[in-house]
Amino acid sequence: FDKKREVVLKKSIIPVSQLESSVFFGRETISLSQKLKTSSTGIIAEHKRRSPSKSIINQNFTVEEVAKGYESAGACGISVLTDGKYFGGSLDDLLLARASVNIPLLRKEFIVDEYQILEAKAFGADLILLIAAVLTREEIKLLSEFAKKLGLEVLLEVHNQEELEKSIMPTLDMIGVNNRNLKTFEVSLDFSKQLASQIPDDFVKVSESGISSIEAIQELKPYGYKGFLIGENFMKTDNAGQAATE
Ligand code: IGP
Repeated sequence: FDKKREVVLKKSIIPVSQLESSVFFGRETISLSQKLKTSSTGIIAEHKRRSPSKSIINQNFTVEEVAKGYESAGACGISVLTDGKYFGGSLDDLLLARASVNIPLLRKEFIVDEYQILEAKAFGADLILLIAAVLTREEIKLLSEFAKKLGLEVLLEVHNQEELEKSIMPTLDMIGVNNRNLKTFEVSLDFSKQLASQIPDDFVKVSESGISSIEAIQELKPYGYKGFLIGENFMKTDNAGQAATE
């Protein structure tokens, strides 16, 4: 953990005091979990230019165009990848998305340090992702408590029962089951189906990755899923926003 944090801190160029004085830092966040509870679609649409499993997905549109398209198509929230190395994203993408839409924004990132949560808030996010596969229970506790203090919601991502069991705590708002195994890239909706009954009802359930049809969503809803995180299927089309309406 300390190694991972060292790397993050080396890259951190903006002083904390400057992050805290950003125009968005004092902004009142919007709750994605509340929106998902009452939404009939539950779509969280993702801005993703490329990925390790698919390389280039779409580089033809600006993040503003994609974000506005998603919002007008009725998405509940937008996930913005800020990781540059594997996904070609940046914090500027988050900022530009924030300046373009009024729906909740997720900072999609491998978060290992509080500093990244301060960045998320300063660049306009409403919620953060924490990935159980790369964090211990203590780290999840520390980071989720920190996020909640800043008024950010927390989406915890799991892929199996062990990750789920070690992570359950009251500072999480949503639990997402990633249908993609991050090591093998195998994708199956069965991961969401198998874990659904073990996620306590106090958390909004989200199914992530590999969702490419309305049928897939209809298949997942009876398992209690309220949120559906969709990236590639929208981004690979010629009009990401339009795709989200269909
Ligand atoms: C979206 P897809 O298959 O619709 O493009 O998946 C999202 O779930 C995926 O990008 C993702 C991800 C992550 C990316 C899920 N968990 C963690 C980076 C890091």
